[in-house]
Amino acid sequence: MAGSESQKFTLQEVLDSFKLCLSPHKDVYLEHYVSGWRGLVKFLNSLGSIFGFISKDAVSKIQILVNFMKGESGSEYVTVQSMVKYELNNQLVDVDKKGIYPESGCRTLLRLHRALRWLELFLDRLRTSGENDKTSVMCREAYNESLANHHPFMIRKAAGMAFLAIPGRAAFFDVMNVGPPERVVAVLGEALPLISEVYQITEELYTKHNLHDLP
Ligand code: 1PX
Repeated sequence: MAGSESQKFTLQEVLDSFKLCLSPHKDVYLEHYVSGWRGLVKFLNSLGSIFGFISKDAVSKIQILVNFMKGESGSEYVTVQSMVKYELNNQLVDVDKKGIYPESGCRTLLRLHRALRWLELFLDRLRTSGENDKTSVMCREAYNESLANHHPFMIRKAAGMAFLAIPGRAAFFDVMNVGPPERVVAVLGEALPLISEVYQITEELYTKHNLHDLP
């Protein structure tokens, strides 16, 4: 189950990445966005192989973005804003749903962006939960309000099965690795506004450019 990589997870590192995500002009740095997701994947992996199909999908999307960042047009992939501008100006996005660019940065980030909304809803439930509340229920509710609306039946089914394997609240807090429950709640309270702001800025950018339905 938990390999040496995953044992090092701490919620603090995810918080740190999202702290670094926004530029003074409120642009979203891809490098830190991606490293925030890397931290989350590490967390997911430490929960066990039943979540493998979820982390695999997240990893492949992270990898697509990293390839762009390291590629020959890397300087265009510094922020989400510059990526959107570059891909739109160069017709690298399936805006008319033709499916020519199934791996554009814009459509790939959109999938993670939708998942970020799930995270926001889930972490907020976790933060305000009581000792006897069930993580699986919090996770399912957050999923149904967000990602589920974008997933076909089979994925929803598989996700629903995986949620049943999520550890209970106390064990879940332990894996976060930031200290006692009060400290977890405090770090969540610090992380949430940052995650919300990054989500909101990306959401507005995608709305402005009409990118919410990229295939
Ligand atoms: C600090 C602790 C918080 C817990 C962190 C957990 C990190 C979860 C990472 C989830 C990343 C999910 C990315 C999903 C992107 C997606 O929607 N992909 C689908 C569409 O992609 P496509 O390229 O086909 O258009 C793709 O079909 C997805 C497949 C995998 C199933 C995704 C289920 C997502 C459930 C999210 C909840 C995770 C539960 C974690 C339990 C703690």
